[in-house]
Amino acid sequence: MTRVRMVELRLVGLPLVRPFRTSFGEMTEKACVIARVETDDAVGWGECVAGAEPDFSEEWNEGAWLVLRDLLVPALLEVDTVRAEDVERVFAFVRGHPMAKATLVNAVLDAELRALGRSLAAHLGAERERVECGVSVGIATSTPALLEQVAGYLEEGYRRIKLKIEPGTDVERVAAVRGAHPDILLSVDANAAYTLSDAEVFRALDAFGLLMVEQPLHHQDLVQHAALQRQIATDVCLDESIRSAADAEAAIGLGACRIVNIKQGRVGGVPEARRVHDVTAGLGVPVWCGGMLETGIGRATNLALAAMPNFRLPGDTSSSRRYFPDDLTQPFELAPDGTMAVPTGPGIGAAPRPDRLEACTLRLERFQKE
Ligand code: NPG
Repeated sequence: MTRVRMVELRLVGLPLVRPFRTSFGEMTEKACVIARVETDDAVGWGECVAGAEPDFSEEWNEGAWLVLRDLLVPALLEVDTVRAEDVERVFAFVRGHPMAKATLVNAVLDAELRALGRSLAAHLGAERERVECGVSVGIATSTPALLEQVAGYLEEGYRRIKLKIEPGTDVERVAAVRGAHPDILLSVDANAAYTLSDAEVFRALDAFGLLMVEQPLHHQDLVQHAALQRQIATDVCLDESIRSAADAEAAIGLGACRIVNIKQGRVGGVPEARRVHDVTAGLGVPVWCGGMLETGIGRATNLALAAMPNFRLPGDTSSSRRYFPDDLTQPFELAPDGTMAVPTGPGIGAAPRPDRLEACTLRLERFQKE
């Protein structure tokens, strides 16, 4: 039990190494909300995975800021004492907004674990000291540009390449990459850009031995995903559609996917991510750790999760420098063998460098316990 004395919210902005394009738009800068929670015993950090626009989901930075400022932070400061495992209940009066909630759920858990001197990985029963890393390649301006990027990432050691696709920029690009690299682990991610009437595209992709096709259809189309899965050989993986362990159970039960992408922020934080892990493990369905272009705070959190036993495929846990010339924390580095070390320090085992955090801060607000 501890008391949350103070919460600090920051909107931060970091330049990206190169623009990142998906089927829903292009990012040239990373902007997100970072929370610092001070309890009687320790300080904890949380990163909100929402972006500048409500495109990946309904949540976005300005909306998350308001939900945090007006609802979640006051609720957290109002309870007398709290344990990390209680925070989801404290926030249950707010429907939805998993990314905003995850920011504080994770920050309080981080503070609690730091006070105990225990790493998040140990808390989660992680079994690995290093995790296998893949990389997500945005929609390139041309096929040669894509081939060059893919070759560069393979050279760095990434063990799985995921290509972003959208209607019109799909089969031919995948064919080119597969032609150049017959044996690599290769997958595609559509970010919900297709409909069931595009099933032919996915039947064509069956020829390329893909590890999975990720989120081909609209996030609410579980039944349609099941219909698509019946028509193709490649495993469907769901990302945007899975907001909870209950969603994962429903999707698997319906036959809508055979693989699940876990992003702790999308499901409301580390505790629910653990439940998704457990329910999928029980059903024999493998998971892997997705990424939301997190700074080192979110990246550290993801690495601990990715070390759990049912994370059986390489994650989007790329190195800091794949996205940022200068991360908020010490940079996370990919080893030449395509793995990354799971942090071992207390809590998430990483914290922002104070000068870098100040330099990246666009807005700051502090909230004290009365
Ligand atoms: O490596 O952190 C990463 C990003 C991996 O492709 C990635 N994320 O849909 O999974 C996704 C995608 C994304 C991009 C999500 C932009 C949200 C915004």
